[in-house]
Parts: sequence; structure tokens; C-alpha cells
Amino acid sequence: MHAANPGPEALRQRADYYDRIGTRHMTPLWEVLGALVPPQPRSPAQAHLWRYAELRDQVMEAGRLISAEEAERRVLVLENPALRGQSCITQSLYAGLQLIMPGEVAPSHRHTQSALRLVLDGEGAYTAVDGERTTMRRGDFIITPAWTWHDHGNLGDQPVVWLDGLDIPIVRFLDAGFAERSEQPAPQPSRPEGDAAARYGANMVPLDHQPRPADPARVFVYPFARTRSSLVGISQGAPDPHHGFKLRYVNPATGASPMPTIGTFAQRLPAGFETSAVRSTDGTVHVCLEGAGEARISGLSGDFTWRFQENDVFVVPSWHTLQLRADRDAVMFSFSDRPVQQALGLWREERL
Ligand code: 1HN
Repeated sequence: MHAANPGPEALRQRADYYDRIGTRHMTPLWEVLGALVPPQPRSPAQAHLWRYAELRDQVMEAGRLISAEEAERRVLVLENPALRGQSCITQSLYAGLQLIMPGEVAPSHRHTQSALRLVLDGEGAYTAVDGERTTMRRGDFIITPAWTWHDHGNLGDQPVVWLDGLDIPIVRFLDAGFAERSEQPAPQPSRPEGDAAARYGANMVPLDHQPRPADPARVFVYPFARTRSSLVGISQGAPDPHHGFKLRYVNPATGASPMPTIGTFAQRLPAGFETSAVRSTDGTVHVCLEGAGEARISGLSGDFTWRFQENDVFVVPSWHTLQLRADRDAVMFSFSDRPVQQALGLWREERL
């Protein structure tokens, strides 16, 4: 960083010294300080778009090659092109596309990783969380809180596809992962559909409800019809220049993020609207649920312009600027590690 011109003899002595201390498991900070503490985020992740037309063909092929039962979960992992082999879409988040065919079940298990589902295609599947099933409809956002039992099934006659988002890399980083399989692969529900929403999701809670901060959220479904009508409802006002009409999902019983590790957002961009450029420290996965448009992304991994349409998925790494334009009225879903960064006092956004 500072001007200094060591001669060849000094460099040779240093190299020799580094070798000697290296054998004792030490290394000089001054050779790595700049990389350890960069002036701004230098994410190794790359911006990337996955088109649903291709994703669908590929996941349907998996449907012919392996059963949900054999796979446990029949999922194609969306791997960040610059992080191959690590099963992650950003440094902190995992994403995958899951397929369940008519008549199949994905057996019950639980793990300390938190999961979200965003239903993309097909009808007739359910997911169950701690004894309550919910019917999966397109655009529904469903969570599986940490350490809750969950299984999926398809009672209909169509393949059903959804996007999974999990905090796998965060839990791996902390070496805090546990998992177990249930003795019953497809347990019968113990509560009727809608029970959690009625008890915890109507601005009311049970009389004796005393949530502790680490308790799993009870409401686990955010139906798309309600999200959509809220987005249309706020569209009477003026759009935020950088975000259009955008809301974040909360646990209705606490006001906190639905999951402690993953923040989730829904956004409406009216046809013709173009957002001003914005960048933030939370690398974010975006999914187009309705409409079509263009995304412009710029940052360390390059400059990209993509046209997107329904069910296309793209990732914007940390500190890359994003601009969105809707050609047709667009509804976007997105998720990131923002609640983690905010809890640690790290999150920054720059509106350009
Ligand atoms: C998981 O449990 C599901 O329950 C999906 O559908 C994807 C990826 C890694 C680990 C657990 C599911 C997963 C997963």
C-alpha cells in the first residue's frame, strides 16, 4: 500500500523467512492485509440469470431419471458460476429448483437450516410444516423454519416445481448443522390447513403466547393472492424511485423477518417504470413472478443486461448496482441475507 522498494536481497530474505514461519503455521499479515480488509466489498460471486424455459426442461429430465423418494429431494442446485462445487448462489445462500411428480412424496425430515419455497409451476402439491399442510399455489411464499419437520407431496395430476432458498452456507460457516429423518415418511397432518394463519396471522395470538427470539415462526405461508393485492394496494401512491412498490415479508406475530437468516421481499413495477440504480451489501436472488422486463447489473463481476420474464431467476452479488425496468406490469420476489447483516450492523445500501 505504501511506497517501498525492497531490493532483491531483502525480498529473498523475506521469502525465506515466510517459508520458515510457514512450517510453524504462521504467515505475515502485511502480505494479505489489503485483501482481508478491502475498501469495499469484493464478492467472488458472479451475477447470473437462469431462464425458466431451460430450467424447466432440465428439471423435467431429472423427473425421468430419479424418483423423489430415491433422491429424498429432487432438486437442481443453482450454482453461482464463480462458486462451482460449493452448492451456493451467493456466498451466504443456497438456491435450487425442486420438482415433485404426481403421486410422489418427499419424505419428512428436519434440519437446522431454514428454507423458503417460492411456488413456480403446476398445481396440486402440498408442503407440511410441523403437522400442518398447505396447498402450494403459484407465487405462494412458504417457509420451513429451522428444526421444523417438513415433507412434501403431490396429490394432483401435474408436475409441480418450486424454487428453494436455504441458509446452508451460513449454517455451514458456523459449523452448526444438524439433520434427522422422520420414522414416518409422510405423516398424517395433526392440525387442519390454515390453523397457523388463524392463530398467529390475523393480528392476534393465543392468550398464553410468549415468543422467545429464537422460536420458529408459526405462520409459514404467505399466499400470493394477498401479497399481490397489497402490492396493488400501495400502487396508488408514488413509487420509490429505487424500488418501485416494494414490501418486505414479516412474521405477523412479531414483526421480525420470517426467518432470522433470510430476508424476503415482494416488489411491483408498473409497465414502463424504470428504477434508479441501487446497490447494497446483501447479495440477492430475484425471481420474476409476473410480467417481463429488463435488469441491468454492474459490479466487480462485470456489466450485464438481461431481459427477464415469468419464473426467470437472477442473482445480484453484493455491492453490484441493479436497475430494473418493467415492459409489462411486473411482480418480483427476492431474498437475501439482509437480516443477518442488519443484526450485525453490517448492512449498507447506496441509492445512486
Ligand atoms: C431440503 O430439506 C429441501 O425440504 C430442499 O424440500 C432443498 C437442500 C439442502 C438441504 C435440505 C426440502 C434442500 C433441503
